[in-house]
Amino acid sequence: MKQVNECRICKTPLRKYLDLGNVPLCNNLITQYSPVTEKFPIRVLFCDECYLSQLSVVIDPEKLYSHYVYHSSVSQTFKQHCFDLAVKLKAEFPFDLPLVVDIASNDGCLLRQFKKAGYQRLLGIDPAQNLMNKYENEEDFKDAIPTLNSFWSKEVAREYIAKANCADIITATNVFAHVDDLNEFLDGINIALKDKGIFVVEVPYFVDLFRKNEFDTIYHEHLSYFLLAPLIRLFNGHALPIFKVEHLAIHGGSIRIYASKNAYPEDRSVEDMLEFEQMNGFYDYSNYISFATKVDGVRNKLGQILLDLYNCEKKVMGYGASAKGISLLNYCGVQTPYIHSIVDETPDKQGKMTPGSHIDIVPFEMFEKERPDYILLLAWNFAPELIEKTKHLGAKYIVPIPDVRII
Ligand code: JHZ
Repeated sequence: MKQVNECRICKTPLRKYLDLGNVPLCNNLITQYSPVTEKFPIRVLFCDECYLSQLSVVIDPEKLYSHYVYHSSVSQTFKQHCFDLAVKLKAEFPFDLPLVVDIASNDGCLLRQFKKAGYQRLLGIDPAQNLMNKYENEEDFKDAIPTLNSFWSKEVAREYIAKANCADIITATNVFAHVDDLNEFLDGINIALKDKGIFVVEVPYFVDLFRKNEFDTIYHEHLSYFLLAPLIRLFNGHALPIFKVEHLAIHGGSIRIYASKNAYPEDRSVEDMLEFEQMNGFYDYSNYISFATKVDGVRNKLGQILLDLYNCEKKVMGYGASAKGISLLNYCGVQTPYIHSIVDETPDKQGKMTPGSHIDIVPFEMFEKERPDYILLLAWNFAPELIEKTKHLGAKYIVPIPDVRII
C-alpha cells in the first residue's frame, strides 16, 4: 500500500475532507468465512491547486486487477451504452478502416459493440487473467476480440500499437479513475495515437457523486474523483487537449471526454462545463466539508430500515454484488442476517461472499426460491433494468442512493 501525500496531477500537498474508516477491497470476494478481513483506509483528499479529489492510499494494482470478478457484459443497459458510443463515433469520426484500441477492455463488452457497429480492426488490453479467452461455445469464438493480457504502459503502446502504425481511436471507459500514474498512461497514449486520432475517456463525474450523495462509489479501486478542470490541466500537460465533453447518465453520472493531438477545434461544451463547475463552488474546499454529514444520513437511515424489517421478520435480498454495493454494506455496517443473500448474474461472483459483511452471492434463480419481501438495489445505477427483471416477484425495492427510499 502506498501513501498519497501530494496531488497526482500537480504535486500540490492535499487536504482531507472525508474519512470513511477502514474497509475491505470490495471486489476481492471471499470463498469462505474468515474472522479477520484485510482492511485499508478510505480517506478523500482535495487539491486546492487543480481541484482533484483523490484517495490517500494506492493499493497494489496486481492485487486488485490480476483476477477481476466484474464483467461489464452482464448489464444490457451498459451494452446498449457501448453500442451507442460505437455508432456515434462512426458517424462523427469517419476514419478509413480504423484501428480501435480499448484499454481495460474487461470481457470485450465495448469492442464487441464496435464490431457490431461495423468496425473491423480491434484490440483489447486488460490485465485480468480470468477475463482472457473465456469462450464457451462456437458463437463466442466467432465473436472473439483479440486481447492483450497486460496493464497499459508506454512499452505496450510502443510494442503493440505504434508498431501497427498507431491507433485511430483509443477508448478508456471506467479505468481512468483507477490509474495512479496518469502521466505514464498519457505518455502511452501519445505514443499510440495517430496524429488525427481520438482518445475517448469515460469516467464517473465528481459533480454527480457529490450532488447525489454517491459515497458508495468511493472505494480503493477509484483513486481519483474527476471534475473536468483537473482533466484539462492533466491533458494539456501532455499536449492532448480535450476538445469536447459530454455528460452521461451511465454509472450514476459520468463524463465522456474527447482528446486529440490538437487535431480538432474546441467545442463549446468544454468552456460550459468549466464555468458550471466554478459557478457551483466545486473549486472551493470549504464546500466539501458538509459531505460527511450527508453520508451519515444515508448510513443511519439504511441501518434503521434494515433493522426494522428484520424485527418484522421480512426477508431482504440484495440485487447486484457491485463494488459500490459491497462498499455501501461495509460503510453502513450491514451484515447477515439483515440481508439474506445477494443475487448477481456474474458467474465469477456466485458462490462467493462479500468481504467484511459475509453475505452469500447467489444466482438469479434464488429470487424465485426465496421470494424476498424487499430487494435492496445495490446496483442502483441500473435500477430500471433490475426492476424490470424482478417485478414479477411482487417485492418492494429499497433504493439506497441518493437518499434511502422504498418503492
Ligand atoms: P456496476 C463498476 O463498479 C466497475 P460496480 C468499476 N469499478 C467501475 O469503475 C465502475 O463500475 C464505474 C450485476 N448485475 O456495474 C453485475 C446483475 O447481476 O453497478 C455487477 O456485479 N444483473 C470498473 O461493480 C453488478 O450487478 C443485472 O441485470 O459498482 C453491477 O455492478 C445487472 C444490470 C447487473 O458496478
